Amino acid sequence: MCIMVRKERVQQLKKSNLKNGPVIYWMSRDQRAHDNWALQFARELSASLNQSMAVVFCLSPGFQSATLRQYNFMLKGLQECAKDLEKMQIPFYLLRGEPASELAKFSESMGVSEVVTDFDPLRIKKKWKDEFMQLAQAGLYEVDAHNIVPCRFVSQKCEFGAYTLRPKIKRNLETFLDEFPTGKIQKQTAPFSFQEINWDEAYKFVSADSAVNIVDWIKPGQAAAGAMLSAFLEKKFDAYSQKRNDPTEDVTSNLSPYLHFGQISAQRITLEILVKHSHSESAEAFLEELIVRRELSDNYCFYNPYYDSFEGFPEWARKTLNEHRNDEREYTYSFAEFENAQTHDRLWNAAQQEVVRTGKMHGYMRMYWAKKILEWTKSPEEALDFSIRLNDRYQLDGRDPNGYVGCAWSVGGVHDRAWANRPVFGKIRYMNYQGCKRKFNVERYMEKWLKDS
Ligand code: FAD
Ligand code: FO1
Repeated sequence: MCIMVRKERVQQLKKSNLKNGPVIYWMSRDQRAHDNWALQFARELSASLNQSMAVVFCLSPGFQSATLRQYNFMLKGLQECAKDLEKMQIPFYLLRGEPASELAKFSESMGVSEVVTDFDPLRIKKKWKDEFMQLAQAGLYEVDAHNIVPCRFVSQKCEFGAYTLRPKIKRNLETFLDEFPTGKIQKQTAPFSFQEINWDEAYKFVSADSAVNIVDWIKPGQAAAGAMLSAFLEKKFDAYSQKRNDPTEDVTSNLSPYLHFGQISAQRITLEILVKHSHSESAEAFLEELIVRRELSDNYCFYNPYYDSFEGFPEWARKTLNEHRNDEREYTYSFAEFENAQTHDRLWNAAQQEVVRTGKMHGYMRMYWAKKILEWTKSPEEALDFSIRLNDRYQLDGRDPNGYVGCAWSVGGVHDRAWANRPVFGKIRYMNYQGCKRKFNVERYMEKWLKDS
Protein backbone atom coordinates (compact mmCIF):
# COMPACT_ATOMS: atom_id res chain seq x y z
CA MET A 1 0.00 0.00 0.00
CA CYS A 2 1.56 3.33 -0.91
CA ILE A 3 1.39 6.36 1.37
CA MET A 4 -1.87 8.19 0.54
CA VAL A 5 -1.96 10.54 3.55
CA ARG A 6 -0.99 14.01 2.32
CA LYS A 7 2.63 14.78 3.17
CA GLU A 8 1.59 18.23 4.51
CA ARG A 9 -0.13 16.39 7.38
CA VAL A 10 3.00 14.44 8.31
CA GLN A 11 6.06 15.69 10.19
CA GLN A 12 8.99 13.32 10.78
CA LEU A 13 10.29 14.37 14.18
CA LYS A 14 12.99 11.72 14.49
CA LYS A 15 14.55 9.09 12.21
CA SER A 16 14.56 5.54 13.48
CA ASN A 17 17.80 3.99 14.77
CA LEU A 18 16.44 0.58 13.79
CA LYS A 19 16.50 -0.91 10.30
CA ASN A 20 13.10 -2.56 10.62
CA GLY A 21 10.45 -3.57 13.10
CA PRO A 22 6.72 -3.13 13.72
CA VAL A 23 4.88 0.22 13.78
CA ILE A 24 2.61 1.65 16.47
CA TYR A 25 0.16 4.55 16.50
CA TRP A 26 0.56 6.33 19.86
CA MET A 27 -3.00 7.63 20.08
CA SER A 28 -3.58 10.66 22.30
CA ARG A 29 -5.62 13.52 20.87
CA ASP A 30 -7.63 11.78 18.16
CA GLN A 31 -9.29 8.93 19.99
CA ARG A 32 -11.17 7.25 17.12
CA ALA A 33 -10.69 4.33 14.75
CA HIS A 34 -12.43 5.96 11.75
CA ASP A 35 -11.64 9.21 9.92
CA ASN A 36 -8.24 9.36 11.63
CA TRP A 37 -5.28 10.45 9.45
CA ALA A 38 -2.71 9.45 12.09
CA LEU A 39 -4.07 5.90 12.23
CA GLN A 40 -4.28 5.83 8.44
CA PHE A 41 -0.65 6.89 8.13
CA ALA A 42 0.49 4.25 10.64
CA ARG A 43 -1.35 1.58 8.61
CA GLU A 44 0.17 2.73 5.32
CA LEU A 45 3.65 3.01 6.84
CA SER A 46 3.49 -0.47 8.38
CA ALA A 47 2.22 -1.93 5.09
CA SER A 48 4.99 -0.21 3.12
CA LEU A 49 7.54 -1.69 5.56
CA ASN A 50 5.74 -5.03 5.47
CA GLN A 51 5.48 -4.88 9.27
CA SER A 52 2.58 -5.29 11.71
CA MET A 53 0.87 -2.37 13.46
CA ALA A 54 -0.94 -1.74 16.74
CA VAL A 55 -2.49 1.23 18.55
CA VAL A 56 -1.25 2.28 22.00
CA PHE A 57 -2.86 4.77 24.40
CA CYS A 58 -1.13 5.74 27.63
CA LEU A 59 -3.36 6.70 30.54
CA SER A 60 -1.72 9.56 32.40
CA PRO A 61 -3.06 9.90 35.97
CA GLY A 62 -4.01 13.42 37.10
CA PHE A 63 -3.75 14.73 33.54
CA GLN A 64 -3.81 18.48 34.17
CA SER A 65 -6.13 17.89 37.15
CA ALA A 66 -8.88 16.34 35.05
CA THR A 67 -11.76 15.09 37.19
CA LEU A 68 -13.95 11.98 37.06
CA ARG A 69 -16.31 13.90 34.71
CA GLN A 70 -13.68 14.13 31.95
CA TYR A 71 -11.94 10.80 32.57
CA ASN A 72 -15.27 8.97 32.44
CA PHE A 73 -16.12 10.59 29.09
CA MET A 74 -12.69 9.71 27.73
CA LEU A 75 -12.48 6.13 29.05
CA LYS A 76 -15.95 5.22 27.76
CA GLY A 77 -14.89 6.54 24.35
CA LEU A 78 -11.58 4.63 24.44
CA GLN A 79 -13.42 1.42 25.29
CA GLU A 80 -15.57 1.84 22.18
CA CYS A 81 -12.54 2.79 20.10
CA ALA A 82 -10.73 -0.41 21.17
CA LYS A 83 -13.73 -2.45 19.97
CA ASP A 84 -13.83 -0.60 16.64
CA LEU A 85 -10.12 -1.30 16.16
CA GLU A 86 -10.58 -4.97 16.97
CA LYS A 87 -13.18 -5.19 14.15
CA MET A 88 -10.42 -3.82 11.90
CA GLN A 89 -8.04 -6.49 13.22
CA ILE A 90 -5.91 -3.81 14.91
CA PRO A 91 -4.75 -4.60 18.48
CA PHE A 92 -5.19 -1.85 21.08
CA TYR A 93 -2.91 -1.56 24.13
CA LEU A 94 -3.76 0.57 27.16
CA LEU A 95 -0.62 1.59 29.06
CA ARG A 96 -0.64 3.43 32.37
CA GLY A 97 1.81 5.93 33.82
CA GLU A 98 4.18 8.57 32.50
CA PRO A 99 3.50 8.40 28.72
CA ALA A 100 7.04 9.09 27.40
CA SER A 101 8.71 6.38 29.49
CA GLU A 102 5.84 3.90 29.12
CA LEU A 103 5.86 4.30 25.33
CA ALA A 104 9.65 3.97 25.22
CA LYS A 105 9.53 0.80 27.33
CA PHE A 106 6.74 -0.66 25.18
CA SER A 107 8.57 0.21 21.95
CA GLU A 108 11.81 -1.36 23.16
CA SER A 109 10.05 -4.51 24.35
CA MET A 110 8.33 -4.96 20.99
CA GLY A 111 11.24 -3.91 18.80
CA VAL A 112 9.12 -1.12 17.38
CA SER A 113 10.96 0.74 14.63
CA GLU A 114 8.51 3.61 13.95
CA VAL A 115 6.02 5.40 16.20
CA VAL A 116 3.28 7.60 14.72
CA THR A 117 1.49 10.05 17.03
CA ASP A 118 -1.18 12.71 16.49
CA PHE A 119 -0.57 16.48 16.41
CA ASP A 120 -1.37 18.47 19.51
CA PRO A 121 -0.15 22.07 20.07
CA LEU A 122 -0.20 21.91 23.87
CA ARG A 123 3.01 22.18 25.89
CA ILE A 124 2.44 18.92 27.77
CA LYS A 125 2.32 16.94 24.50
CA LYS A 126 5.53 18.52 23.22
CA LYS A 127 7.15 17.54 26.52
CA TRP A 128 5.99 13.91 26.15
CA LYS A 129 7.30 13.70 22.57
CA ASP A 130 10.66 15.30 23.40
CA GLU A 131 11.17 12.91 26.33
CA PHE A 132 10.13 9.93 24.20
CA MET A 133 12.67 10.84 21.50
CA GLN A 134 15.38 10.99 24.16
CA LEU A 135 14.51 7.55 25.48
CA ALA A 136 13.59 5.41 22.48
CA GLN A 137 15.41 3.89 19.47
CA ALA A 138 12.25 4.10 17.37
CA GLY A 139 11.59 6.92 14.93
CA LEU A 140 8.74 9.37 15.56
CA TYR A 141 6.22 10.78 13.05
CA GLU A 142 3.55 13.32 13.98
CA VAL A 143 0.35 13.48 11.88
CA ASP A 144 -2.21 16.29 12.12
CA ALA A 145 -5.47 14.34 12.41
CA HIS A 146 -7.32 17.17 14.18
CA ASN A 147 -7.21 20.10 11.76
CA ILE A 148 -8.65 19.93 8.27
CA VAL A 149 -5.86 22.18 6.97
CA PRO A 150 -2.78 21.05 8.92
CA CYS A 151 -1.66 23.56 11.55
CA ARG A 152 2.06 23.52 10.66
CA PHE A 153 1.25 23.89 6.95
CA VAL A 154 -1.49 26.58 6.92
CA SER A 155 0.67 29.16 8.69
CA GLN A 156 4.19 29.37 10.07
CA LYS A 157 3.44 32.16 12.56
CA CYS A 158 1.09 33.24 15.31
CA GLU A 159 -1.86 34.83 13.46
CA PHE A 160 -3.33 38.17 14.59
CA GLY A 161 -6.88 36.95 14.32
CA ALA A 162 -9.47 35.01 12.38
CA TYR A 163 -9.25 37.65 9.63
CA THR A 164 -5.61 36.80 8.87
CA LEU A 165 -5.94 33.01 9.10
CA ARG A 166 -9.31 32.67 7.31
CA PRO A 167 -8.00 33.34 3.76
CA LYS A 168 -5.14 30.88 4.27
CA ILE A 169 -7.60 28.20 5.37
CA LYS A 170 -10.13 29.01 2.63
CA ARG A 171 -7.64 28.70 -0.21
CA ASN A 172 -6.48 25.30 1.03
CA LEU A 173 -9.77 23.83 2.22
CA GLU A 174 -10.78 22.24 -1.06
CA THR A 175 -7.46 20.36 -1.27
CA PHE A 176 -7.52 19.03 2.29
CA LEU A 177 -11.22 18.21 2.48
CA ASP A 178 -10.59 14.88 0.82
CA GLU A 179 -12.60 11.75 1.59
CA PHE A 180 -11.02 9.29 4.04
CA PRO A 181 -9.80 6.06 2.41
CA THR A 182 -11.89 3.11 3.62
CA GLY A 183 -9.32 1.16 5.66
CA LYS A 184 -9.28 -2.42 4.39
CA ILE A 185 -9.05 -5.15 7.03
CA GLN A 186 -5.46 -6.23 7.51
CA LYS A 187 -4.33 -9.52 9.02
CA GLN A 188 -3.16 -9.25 12.62
CA THR A 189 0.43 -10.49 13.03
CA ALA A 190 3.06 -10.85 15.77
CA PRO A 191 4.48 -9.40 17.91
CA PHE A 192 1.13 -7.77 18.69
CA SER A 193 -1.89 -9.64 19.99
CA PHE A 194 -5.39 -8.68 21.12
CA GLN A 195 -5.49 -7.52 24.72
CA GLU A 196 -8.14 -8.16 27.35
CA ILE A 197 -8.31 -4.72 29.00
CA ASN A 198 -9.64 -4.35 32.53
CA TRP A 199 -11.43 -1.01 32.19
CA ASP A 200 -12.53 -0.94 35.83
CA GLU A 201 -8.85 -1.18 36.71
CA ALA A 202 -8.20 1.79 34.42
CA TYR A 203 -10.79 3.86 36.30
CA LYS A 204 -9.16 3.04 39.62
CA PHE A 205 -5.76 3.86 38.21
CA VAL A 206 -6.70 7.43 37.27
CA SER A 207 -8.37 7.86 40.70
CA ALA A 208 -9.92 11.06 39.42
CA ASP A 209 -11.54 13.66 41.67
CA SER A 210 -15.17 12.56 41.98
CA ALA A 211 -16.25 15.90 43.46
CA VAL A 212 -17.03 16.88 39.86
CA ASN A 213 -19.75 14.41 38.94
CA ILE A 214 -20.26 12.43 35.76
CA VAL A 215 -22.94 14.03 33.57
CA ASP A 216 -25.64 11.93 31.91
CA TRP A 217 -27.28 14.25 29.32
CA ILE A 218 -24.52 13.45 26.79
CA LYS A 219 -23.33 9.92 25.96
CA PRO A 220 -19.57 9.51 25.34
CA GLY A 221 -18.09 7.66 22.37
CA GLN A 222 -17.82 7.69 18.62
CA ALA A 223 -21.31 6.27 17.88
CA ALA A 224 -22.98 8.81 20.19
CA ALA A 225 -20.94 11.56 18.50
CA GLY A 226 -22.34 10.53 15.13
CA ALA A 227 -25.86 10.49 16.55
CA MET A 228 -25.34 13.96 18.06
CA LEU A 229 -24.19 15.23 14.65
CA SER A 230 -27.24 13.73 12.89
CA ALA A 231 -29.62 15.18 15.47
CA PHE A 232 -27.96 18.60 15.10
CA LEU A 233 -28.19 18.53 11.30
CA GLU A 234 -31.78 17.33 11.27
CA LYS A 235 -33.32 19.32 14.12
CA LYS A 236 -31.26 22.41 14.94
CA PHE A 237 -29.09 23.35 12.01
CA ASP A 238 -31.46 25.72 10.22
CA ALA A 239 -31.89 27.85 13.36
CA TYR A 240 -28.15 27.91 14.10
CA SER A 241 -27.21 31.13 12.28
CA GLN A 242 -30.06 33.09 13.90
CA LYS A 243 -30.15 31.65 17.41
CA ARG A 244 -26.65 30.31 18.17
CA ASN A 245 -25.88 33.23 20.53
CA ASP A 246 -29.05 32.81 22.58
CA PRO A 247 -28.27 30.70 25.67
CA THR A 248 -31.99 30.08 26.27
CA GLU A 249 -32.17 28.30 22.90
CA ASP A 250 -30.72 24.83 22.35
CA VAL A 251 -29.46 25.12 18.77
CA THR A 252 -25.70 24.59 19.04
CA SER A 253 -24.23 21.21 18.10
CA ASN A 254 -22.95 20.02 21.52
CA LEU A 255 -20.08 18.45 19.60
CA SER A 256 -17.24 20.11 21.55
CA PRO A 257 -16.69 17.28 24.09
CA TYR A 258 -16.44 14.80 21.18
CA LEU A 259 -14.11 17.07 19.24
CA HIS A 260 -11.96 17.69 22.30
CA PHE A 261 -11.39 13.96 22.86
CA GLY A 262 -11.14 13.31 19.14
CA GLN A 263 -14.17 11.02 19.24
CA ILE A 264 -15.37 12.67 16.03
CA SER A 265 -13.48 14.24 13.13
CA ALA A 266 -14.07 17.89 12.17
CA GLN A 267 -13.37 16.84 8.60
CA ARG A 268 -16.19 14.27 8.73
CA ILE A 269 -18.58 16.90 10.15
CA THR A 270 -17.66 19.33 7.37
CA LEU A 271 -18.04 16.71 4.63
CA GLU A 272 -21.54 15.86 5.95
CA ILE A 273 -22.56 19.53 6.12
CA LEU A 274 -21.35 20.30 2.60
CA VAL A 275 -23.41 17.39 1.28
CA LYS A 276 -26.61 18.25 3.14
CA HIS A 277 -26.54 21.99 3.83
CA SER A 278 -23.93 23.64 1.64
CA HIS A 279 -24.14 27.42 1.14
CA SER A 280 -26.81 27.98 3.75
CA GLU A 281 -26.35 30.82 6.23
CA SER A 282 -26.09 28.25 8.99
CA ALA A 283 -23.38 26.35 7.14
CA GLU A 284 -21.41 29.57 6.78
CA ALA A 285 -21.78 30.44 10.47
CA PHE A 286 -21.13 26.92 11.76
CA LEU A 287 -18.08 26.21 9.58
CA GLU A 288 -16.60 29.57 10.60
CA GLU A 289 -16.62 28.30 14.20
CA LEU A 290 -15.75 24.68 13.48
CA ILE A 291 -12.92 25.38 11.06
CA VAL A 292 -11.62 28.95 11.32
CA ARG A 293 -12.09 29.56 15.07
CA ARG A 294 -11.10 26.07 16.13
CA GLU A 295 -8.00 25.90 13.90
CA LEU A 296 -7.06 29.43 14.97
CA SER A 297 -6.86 28.09 18.54
CA ASP A 298 -4.35 25.44 17.50
CA ASN A 299 -2.35 28.14 15.69
CA TYR A 300 -2.24 30.30 18.84
CA CYS A 301 -1.22 27.47 21.18
CA PHE A 302 1.34 26.05 18.75
CA TYR A 303 3.14 29.33 17.99
CA ASN A 304 2.69 31.17 21.29
CA PRO A 305 4.45 29.42 24.21
CA TYR A 306 2.64 31.81 26.61
CA TYR A 307 -0.80 30.67 25.43
CA ASP A 308 -2.07 30.37 29.02
CA SER A 309 -0.47 33.45 30.56
CA PHE A 310 -0.63 37.27 30.55
CA GLU A 311 2.67 37.40 28.59
CA GLY A 312 0.88 35.79 25.65
CA PHE A 313 -1.56 38.71 25.26
CA PRO A 314 -0.97 41.16 22.37
CA GLU A 315 1.19 44.18 23.23
CA TRP A 316 -1.76 46.67 23.08
CA ALA A 317 -3.69 44.51 25.56
CA ARG A 318 -0.82 44.15 28.05
CA LYS A 319 -0.29 47.90 27.87
CA THR A 320 -3.91 48.82 28.51
CA LEU A 321 -4.35 46.24 31.28
CA ASN A 322 -1.17 47.50 32.96
CA GLU A 323 -2.48 51.06 32.85
CA HIS A 324 -5.61 49.94 34.72
CA ARG A 325 -3.99 47.61 37.26
CA ASN A 326 -4.69 49.95 40.15
CA ASP A 327 -8.26 50.86 39.20
CA GLU A 328 -10.76 50.36 42.01
CA ARG A 329 -12.53 46.96 41.70
CA GLU A 330 -16.15 47.39 42.78
CA TYR A 331 -16.24 43.69 43.70
CA THR A 332 -13.52 41.08 44.14
CA TYR A 333 -14.20 37.37 44.72
CA SER A 334 -12.05 34.41 45.74
CA PHE A 335 -11.74 31.29 43.60
CA ALA A 336 -14.15 29.49 45.95
CA GLU A 337 -16.76 32.26 45.72
CA PHE A 338 -16.65 32.04 41.94
CA GLU A 339 -16.67 28.25 41.99
CA ASN A 340 -19.72 28.20 44.30
CA ALA A 341 -21.54 30.84 42.23
CA GLN A 342 -21.60 33.28 45.15
CA THR A 343 -21.20 36.59 43.33
CA HIS A 344 -23.67 39.52 43.47
CA ASP A 345 -24.60 38.88 39.82
CA ARG A 346 -27.38 36.30 39.38
CA LEU A 347 -26.73 36.01 35.67
CA TRP A 348 -23.08 35.14 36.26
CA ASN A 349 -24.08 32.69 39.00
CA ALA A 350 -26.56 31.05 36.60
CA ALA A 351 -23.78 30.50 34.04
CA GLN A 352 -21.55 28.96 36.70
CA GLN A 353 -24.40 26.70 37.80
CA GLU A 354 -24.94 25.61 34.20
CA VAL A 355 -21.35 24.37 33.84
CA VAL A 356 -21.18 22.83 37.34
CA ARG A 357 -24.33 20.83 36.65
CA THR A 358 -23.97 19.94 32.97
CA GLY A 359 -20.26 20.17 32.17
CA LYS A 360 -21.04 22.55 29.29
CA MET A 361 -21.70 26.28 29.49
CA HIS A 362 -23.33 27.92 26.47
CA GLY A 363 -20.72 29.59 24.26
CA TYR A 364 -22.21 33.07 24.55
CA MET A 365 -22.24 32.89 28.36
CA ARG A 366 -18.58 31.77 28.40
CA MET A 367 -17.58 35.19 27.08
CA TYR A 368 -19.67 37.06 29.67
CA TRP A 369 -18.53 34.65 32.40
CA ALA A 370 -14.80 35.13 31.74
CA LYS A 371 -15.05 38.91 31.25
CA LYS A 372 -16.76 39.32 34.61
CA ILE A 373 -13.93 37.36 36.21
CA LEU A 374 -11.57 40.02 34.79
CA GLU A 375 -13.80 42.72 36.35
CA TRP A 376 -14.04 41.05 39.78
CA THR A 377 -10.46 39.92 40.43
CA LYS A 378 -7.38 41.75 41.72
CA SER A 379 -5.36 41.44 38.50
CA PRO A 380 -5.59 40.18 34.90
CA GLU A 381 -3.18 37.36 35.83
CA GLU A 382 -5.53 36.17 38.55
CA ALA A 383 -8.49 36.50 36.16
CA LEU A 384 -6.81 34.34 33.55
CA ASP A 385 -5.74 31.78 36.15
CA PHE A 386 -9.24 31.54 37.69
CA SER A 387 -11.02 31.32 34.33
CA ILE A 388 -8.71 28.59 32.99
CA ARG A 389 -8.87 26.56 36.21
CA LEU A 390 -12.66 26.82 36.52
CA ASN A 391 -13.07 26.15 32.79
CA ASP A 392 -10.89 23.02 32.89
CA ARG A 393 -12.39 21.71 36.13
CA TYR A 394 -16.03 21.75 35.02
CA GLN A 395 -16.18 21.84 31.20
CA LEU A 396 -16.26 18.45 29.47
CA ASP A 397 -14.40 20.13 26.60
CA GLY A 398 -11.79 21.74 28.90
CA ARG A 399 -7.99 21.43 28.70
CA ASP A 400 -8.31 22.30 25.03
CA PRO A 401 -6.62 24.93 22.83
CA ASN A 402 -10.13 26.41 22.34
CA GLY A 403 -10.32 26.99 26.08
CA TYR A 404 -6.94 28.67 26.45
CA VAL A 405 -7.83 30.93 23.52
CA GLY A 406 -11.38 31.50 24.79
CA CYS A 407 -10.06 32.70 28.15
CA ALA A 408 -7.24 34.74 26.58
CA TRP A 409 -9.71 36.37 24.13
CA SER A 410 -12.05 37.31 26.99
CA VAL A 411 -9.45 38.53 29.49
CA GLY A 412 -6.59 39.61 27.22
CA GLY A 413 -8.04 40.63 23.87
CA VAL A 414 -6.29 37.81 21.95
CA HIS A 415 -7.54 37.77 18.32
CA ASP A 416 -9.71 40.81 19.18
CA ARG A 417 -9.22 44.57 18.67
CA ALA A 418 -9.10 47.52 21.06
CA TRP A 419 -12.42 49.08 22.17
CA ALA A 420 -13.32 52.25 24.08
CA ASN A 421 -11.23 52.75 27.23
CA ARG A 422 -12.95 52.05 30.58
CA PRO A 423 -12.01 51.24 34.21
CA VAL A 424 -10.34 47.89 34.88
CA PHE A 425 -10.85 46.65 31.27
CA GLY A 426 -8.96 49.46 29.58
CA LYS A 427 -9.52 48.80 25.87
CA ILE A 428 -10.42 45.11 26.30
CA ARG A 429 -13.89 44.42 24.89
CA TYR A 430 -16.48 44.94 27.61
CA MET A 431 -19.67 42.93 28.20
CA ASN A 432 -22.35 43.55 30.79
CA TYR A 433 -25.75 42.46 32.05
CA GLN A 434 -27.58 45.10 30.00
CA GLY A 435 -25.88 43.86 26.85
CA CYS A 436 -27.05 40.31 27.61
CA LYS A 437 -30.55 41.59 28.35
CA ARG A 438 -30.70 43.17 24.90
CA LYS A 439 -29.59 39.88 23.33
CA PHE A 440 -31.76 37.27 25.06
CA ASN A 441 -34.26 36.61 27.84
CA VAL A 442 -31.93 36.73 30.85
CA GLU A 443 -34.79 35.98 33.28
CA ARG A 444 -35.52 32.70 31.47
CA TYR A 445 -31.82 31.70 31.60
CA MET A 446 -31.50 32.55 35.32
CA GLU A 447 -34.78 30.81 36.11
CA LYS A 448 -33.50 27.64 34.44
CA TRP A 449 -30.09 27.47 36.14
CA LEU A 450 -30.74 29.08 39.53
CA LYS A 451 -33.85 27.13 40.52
CA ASP A 452 -33.38 25.00 43.65
CA SER A 453 -29.92 26.44 44.20
P1 FAD B 1 -21.05 25.03 18.28
O1 FAD B 1 -21.50 26.45 18.18
O2 FAD B 1 -21.94 23.95 17.83
O3 FAD B 1 -19.64 24.98 17.50
C1 FAD B 1 -19.17 23.80 16.87
C2 FAD B 1 -17.70 23.64 17.14
O4 FAD B 1 -16.96 24.77 16.68
C3 FAD B 1 -17.37 23.57 18.64
O5 FAD B 1 -17.56 22.27 19.13
C4 FAD B 1 -15.93 24.00 18.67
O6 FAD B 1 -15.06 22.95 18.34
C5 FAD B 1 -15.90 25.05 17.57
N1 FAD B 1 -16.09 26.37 18.17
C6 FAD B 1 -17.26 27.00 18.42
N2 FAD B 1 -17.03 28.21 18.98
C7 FAD B 1 -15.68 28.32 19.09
C8 FAD B 1 -14.79 29.33 19.58
N3 FAD B 1 -15.25 30.49 20.07
N4 FAD B 1 -13.46 29.10 19.54
C9 FAD B 1 -12.98 27.94 19.04
N5 FAD B 1 -13.75 26.95 18.55
C10 FAD B 1 -15.08 27.15 18.58
N6 FAD B 1 -14.26 25.43 23.47
C11 FAD B 1 -13.75 24.18 23.78
O7 FAD B 1 -13.79 23.29 22.93
N7 FAD B 1 -13.17 23.92 25.00
C12 FAD B 1 -13.09 24.89 25.97
O8 FAD B 1 -12.56 24.64 27.05
C13 FAD B 1 -13.63 26.20 25.68
N8 FAD B 1 -13.55 27.19 26.63
C14 FAD B 1 -13.98 28.45 26.30
C15 FAD B 1 -13.83 29.47 27.27
C16 FAD B 1 -14.23 30.77 26.98
C17 FAD B 1 -14.05 31.84 28.02
C18 FAD B 1 -14.81 31.06 25.70
C19 FAD B 1 -15.23 32.46 25.36
C20 FAD B 1 -14.96 30.05 24.74
C21 FAD B 1 -14.55 28.74 25.03
N9 FAD B 1 -14.68 27.69 24.08
C22 FAD B 1 -14.19 26.43 24.39
C23 FAD B 1 -15.19 27.93 22.72
C24 FAD B 1 -16.72 27.72 22.55
O9 FAD B 1 -17.41 28.39 23.56
C25 FAD B 1 -17.08 26.22 22.60
O10 FAD B 1 -16.26 25.51 21.68
C26 FAD B 1 -18.53 25.97 22.23
O11 FAD B 1 -19.39 26.66 23.11
C27 FAD B 1 -18.81 24.47 22.26
O12 FAD B 1 -20.17 24.20 22.15
P2 FAD B 1 -20.79 23.57 20.79
O13 FAD B 1 -19.93 22.45 20.30
O14 FAD B 1 -22.22 23.30 21.04
O15 FAD B 1 -20.59 24.82 19.81
N1 FO1 C 1 -4.21 12.26 26.62
C1 FO1 C 1 -3.45 11.12 26.81
O1 FO1 C 1 -2.66 10.77 25.92
N2 FO1 C 1 -3.55 10.37 27.95
C2 FO1 C 1 -4.40 10.69 28.94
O2 FO1 C 1 -4.49 9.99 29.96
C3 FO1 C 1 -5.23 11.86 28.79
C4 FO1 C 1 -6.15 12.23 29.77
C5 FO1 C 1 -6.97 13.37 29.56
C6 FO1 C 1 -7.94 13.74 30.50
C7 FO1 C 1 -8.74 14.86 30.28
C8 FO1 C 1 -8.59 15.60 29.11
O3 FO1 C 1 -9.38 16.68 28.88
C9 FO1 C 1 -7.62 15.26 28.15
C10 FO1 C 1 -6.82 14.13 28.37
N3 FO1 C 1 -5.84 13.77 27.43
C11 FO1 C 1 -5.08 12.62 27.60
C12 FO1 C 1 -5.45 14.67 26.32
C13 FO1 C 1 -6.46 14.74 25.24
O4 FO1 C 1 -6.44 13.54 24.57
C14 FO1 C 1 -6.20 15.91 24.28
O5 FO1 C 1 -5.15 15.53 23.46
C15 FO1 C 1 -5.81 17.26 24.84
O6 FO1 C 1 -6.33 17.51 26.06
C16 FO1 C 1 -6.27 18.36 23.88
O7 FO1 C 1 -5.30 18.83 23.12
